[in-house]
Amino acid sequence: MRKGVMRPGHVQIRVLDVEEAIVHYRDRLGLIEVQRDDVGRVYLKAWTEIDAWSVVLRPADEAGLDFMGFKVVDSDTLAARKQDLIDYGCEVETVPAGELKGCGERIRFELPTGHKFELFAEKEQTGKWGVTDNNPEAWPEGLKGMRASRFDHCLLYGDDVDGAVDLLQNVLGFQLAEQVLDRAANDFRVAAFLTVSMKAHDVAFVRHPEKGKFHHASFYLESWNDVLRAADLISMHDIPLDIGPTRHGLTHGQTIYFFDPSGNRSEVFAGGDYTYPDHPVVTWDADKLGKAIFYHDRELNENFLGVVT
Ligand code: M3P
Ligand code: FE
Repeated sequence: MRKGVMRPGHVQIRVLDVEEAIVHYRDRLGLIEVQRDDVGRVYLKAWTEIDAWSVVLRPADEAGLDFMGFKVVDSDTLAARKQDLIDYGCEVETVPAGELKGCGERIRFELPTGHKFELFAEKEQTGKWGVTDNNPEAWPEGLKGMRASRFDHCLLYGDDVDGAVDLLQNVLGFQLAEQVLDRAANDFRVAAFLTVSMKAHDVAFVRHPEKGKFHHASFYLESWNDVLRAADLISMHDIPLDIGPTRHGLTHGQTIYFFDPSGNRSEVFAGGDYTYPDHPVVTWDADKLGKAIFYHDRELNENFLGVVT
């Protein structure tokens, strides 16, 4: 059952060199640089997003994920989910309004996989970039690089995936859309893809011995042609390529993976499945993991599985 959690609202990513990172996220992915703050963070948005920003780059000595934030429908829902998290046994921290510029109060907690998650109800809305709400044109001119249209999801690596799934399903109303089970090991859950929407996934987890690891942040493109064009840009600019262009078995998205200058993985993808609340969980067997991850090669790739920040 949905519980008023609407969508991934933001991700804060640690980067080693902010200027190099901006080239990646603004000029290659095609996000729009919105503002900076007095601790040196850079805020960016994808052009179809109505909130003021969705990606925050924080200068740091180590790459990785600071937190992922989900927007809830209103402040009553924020208060209700805060109480639910406390009742579930989570330690909940309240981050005051304005700590991220233009964002209201945030409720922060840690998932059993070690990832910091936040909920918030309010963020400054600046509308879609370059188009109006009245008789809007199809797309704005002047977009750069891959022309990413929205921040879509993160894939996170951590140990207690079952714990994260339990919390997200039962406290926050996420729906388990897809999973990978090891049939030979008592249906041990290797991966879980969860959604709060009709999307195939809004966040996903893969089992990994270390807590709190970041596999990728993903951005939506309009078409397979745009994924191929992203591949061209990756070559043009000598961006380290991870995998692709190819198709996932899980979620069936058409995808390409590459790295930012700090080593954080980015994905751009198109297409993919949709999920209604009455859809059954789609299950992949772990012995089909190669095909589940890369539908064409049907082979696991060490880099893809092993490299995380
Ligand atoms: C995606 C996606 C695994 C799968 C990744 C899938 C197991 O990133 O967007 O569907 O790493
Ligand atoms: Fe992904």
